[in-house]
Amino acid sequence: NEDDLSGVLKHLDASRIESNEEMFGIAEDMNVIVVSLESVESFVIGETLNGQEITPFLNELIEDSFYFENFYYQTGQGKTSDAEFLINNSLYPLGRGAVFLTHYDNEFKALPNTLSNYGYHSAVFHANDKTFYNRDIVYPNFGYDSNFSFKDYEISRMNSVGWGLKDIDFVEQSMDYLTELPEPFYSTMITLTNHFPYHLDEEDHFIQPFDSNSRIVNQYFPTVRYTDEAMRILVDELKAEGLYENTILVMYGDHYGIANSHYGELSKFLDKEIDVAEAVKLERVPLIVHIPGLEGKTFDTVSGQVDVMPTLLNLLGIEEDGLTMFGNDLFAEDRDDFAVLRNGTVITDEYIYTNETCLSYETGEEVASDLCQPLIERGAAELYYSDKIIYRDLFRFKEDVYES
Ligand code: GP9
Ligand code: MN
Repeated sequence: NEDDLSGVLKHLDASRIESNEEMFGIAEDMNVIVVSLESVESFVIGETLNGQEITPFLNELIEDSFYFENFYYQTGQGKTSDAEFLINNSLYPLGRGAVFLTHYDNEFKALPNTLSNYGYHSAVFHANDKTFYNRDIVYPNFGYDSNFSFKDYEISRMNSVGWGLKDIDFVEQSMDYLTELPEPFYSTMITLTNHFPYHLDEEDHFIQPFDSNSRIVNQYFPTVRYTDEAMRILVDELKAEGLYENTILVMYGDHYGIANSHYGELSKFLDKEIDVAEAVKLERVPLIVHIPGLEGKTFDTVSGQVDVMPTLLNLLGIEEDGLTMFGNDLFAEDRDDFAVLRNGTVITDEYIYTNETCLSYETGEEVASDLCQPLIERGAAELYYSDKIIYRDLFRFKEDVYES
């Protein structure tokens, strides 16, 4: 079994890219807030519906943040929980089932575990029942010190919709706990209102629905807009509490919101046909990284959720030594444009490999399949070795650098 681990490490050494040195420690000792934006996809960012911005606040925040416009979700059947898994471990989720449900008691070297060695208190906020996705077991395993869930919120019919507490109420109530956390803290906030099938009361519509034959597509816009408003309130409150200036704020879309079966109607909004390459590009979700005092910039590097953990560690000035991560720093000078999705699709800045076809990234046209060969191999190896770690619980055999 230790031999298994050395195969994994050899693979990772070959694809490891030096992190950006200038960014190393630029946010040392700052608090970190990571927000999971339920089902928010990139195609709404910077766009309008009936002349109104769909995400006015996120657009404003992006101006002043690092924004990754070619960032892909890499979740599988575990949806929100898979995204949490990716962000906190820089491992891929599984091809079948949710890691949170099938491998909850594996040994992990998660981000909260690591941060606890640097004096961080880790907390997670989500207004659902804490046993959903086994979160009550997984969170302590990852090293979260506190877990605020359903029972910690005042939830009534008035402030609920769809899956539960509305995002604005969630943000407001979470602030009461957040402001009491010891600093520096790492905190994860998981939003919920923009969840399929996108129910929202009329009074919470800040924009009108789209007009197509898909109720799902139509309703998606007002719920995204509502979550955008909740993020404005989060930032306003962080400013009011004096936390904004010493907190890295990360926001990511957890997974797709509009399934392929609705692309016929979605294409009416996009005002273009959704061919195979376009459908792959629709797997992009926003990633926003706001660091106080730094000017905003948009990056086009092809990347995925697996890249967030090494990026955060670098910003916080924490050496990656001894951690087994599949992602690479998003600010790395020599970064490879690369993302592999859980269905085996691989994306670079030149090619898209999907459903056994090799496409040009630029034109979407099919190209000679050997051009995709290196991507295919790298993509398959990434998933293979990550799966191996999880299925065989290989971190049991890893020496903890902090204990030695
Ligand atoms: C459930 C919430 C939504 O607590 O995180 O999960 P999803 O259905 O998106 O996986
Ligand atoms: Mn989700």
